[in-house]
Amino acid sequence: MEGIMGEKNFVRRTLFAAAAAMALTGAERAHAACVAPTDLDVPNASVTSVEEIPAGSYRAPNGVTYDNLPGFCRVLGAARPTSESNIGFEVWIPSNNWKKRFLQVGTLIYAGAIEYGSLAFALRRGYATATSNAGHVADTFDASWVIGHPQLLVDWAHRAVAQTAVVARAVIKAETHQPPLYSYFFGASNGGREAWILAQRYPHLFDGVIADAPTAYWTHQGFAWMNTQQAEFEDPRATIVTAKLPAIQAAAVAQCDAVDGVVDGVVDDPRRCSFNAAAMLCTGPETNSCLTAPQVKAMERMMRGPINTITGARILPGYEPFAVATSRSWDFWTTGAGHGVLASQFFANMAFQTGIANFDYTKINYGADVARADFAPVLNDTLGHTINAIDPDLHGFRNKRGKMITYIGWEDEGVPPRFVVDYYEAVIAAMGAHSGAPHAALEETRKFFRLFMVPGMVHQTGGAGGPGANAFGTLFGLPGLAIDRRYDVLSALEAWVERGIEPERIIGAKYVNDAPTQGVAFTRMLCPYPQVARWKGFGDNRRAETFECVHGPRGAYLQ
Ligand SMILES: [Ca+2]
Repeated sequence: MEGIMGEKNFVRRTLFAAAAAMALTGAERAHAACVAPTDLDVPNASVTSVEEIPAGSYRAPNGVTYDNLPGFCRVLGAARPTSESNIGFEVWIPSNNWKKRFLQVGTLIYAGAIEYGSLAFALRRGYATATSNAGHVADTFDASWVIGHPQLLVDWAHRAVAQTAVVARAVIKAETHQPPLYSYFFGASNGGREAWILAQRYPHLFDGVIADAPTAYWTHQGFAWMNTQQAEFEDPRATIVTAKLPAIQAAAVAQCDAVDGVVDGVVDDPRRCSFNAAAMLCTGPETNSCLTAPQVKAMERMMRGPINTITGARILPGYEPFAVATSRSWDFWTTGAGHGVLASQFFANMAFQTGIANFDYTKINYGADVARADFAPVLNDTLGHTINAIDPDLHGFRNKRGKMITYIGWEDEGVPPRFVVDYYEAVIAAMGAHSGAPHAALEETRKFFRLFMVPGMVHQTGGAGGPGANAFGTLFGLPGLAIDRRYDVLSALEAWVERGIEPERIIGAKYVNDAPTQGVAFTRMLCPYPQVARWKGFGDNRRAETFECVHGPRGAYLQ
């Protein structure tokens, strides 16, 4: 791997890309030959099939039909960095009008399948694109393939995403006779973890990276999910049913909506107002509009997050209550079985390797089991070091002039949003320690890494959701108002990488019923942390222009 991605190769590639760019005139177009490449020049990787797909609708192997696709060359192959490995990858190259840029897209949860929707997202926008199954074939909710196969775990953790980048660029070069001018990565959830791990472990692979709601602290994420599962289901009296979520959201929003200066159903900054769940305590018979005392405790536990019973530290922050009634959010993950499945798969297959049949979730404790999970052996390494993407030292990426955007909804129900703030603060601290100038650390960090905390937005992999301005070109959500750096996060990254235009703000849209065809309900300015959007105090607060980005508080919790 080192030889493939070493500095020398990077320089050579960059020079070659520059020469290729100069050789092309404006009228010239890159055509994909779409024949099997004779020599990929990537060790232990091979192409297994090549086919030309005409423009229009494409029915993918997952059974879903993707519309409005340009014609493309579909290249399938496998990479086998170890004898156990079998990383299935796909590369899609536009047949015409390739914009000469590569956008790799991430996987979801425990992977095992190709995310065809993400490939379609990239292809429609003119990129050559690629992704992989992360090294195994399985349902994305299933991690049983880990047991007895530590090399497959390493592939899922970080090796597959790096291998795919190397082999995809080789395929693109073989098909188009030129390497991409720029390489980008866009991933959500586990794909967001992949984005961060690329910046941390493989800083030479990509020019720009977007992480959407990264599940980056996976060993602790397991406890965050388990905390929800136990709060909800261990004691039947504590279970909060889906039918109560609208009342919980209404009560939480009523308590906190106005704190940001605009009564709009969106709590801009949950750090500034804590929901007092006890205010919903039933005074008479239980209804869907009130909570029993055990349910109040469950709600408080989910908002607090799991606490290490030995150290007293938060294992991971908790979840926010201001958009819990959003469809496909808490109803699926929290009051449904979602978190329980994710957590059980993690503990049974990755941390303890008992297998799911021998796993009892009520036996998980938040003391000794934390270290047991973090330090479970994986080959000559630990589980935590293998699968987590929390190294705050991004100097390699910064020095290589990489740019990274990360965003997460403040109401994300999968990844505790305050964790992402914690990581960004850790990067700032590492920049300060490295440069010996802590006072300038934030500015140094902002030069290559920006974080957008999006008010009122939930996890996007189930589609757009939440009362906030959630449409700005997210991978699984809705398009912004235009494919333009002002409204579209990927365009913002491109402008930063290619033209040096820093993403000072992105204007998000909230469509009526999250349906672009029904019109725009409002627009809102999204600001890079620690800035927050503040209404100027006059004008129509449904328009982003009446807001400005102002300095906001630092840290995941305000004390
Ligand atoms: Ca508000």
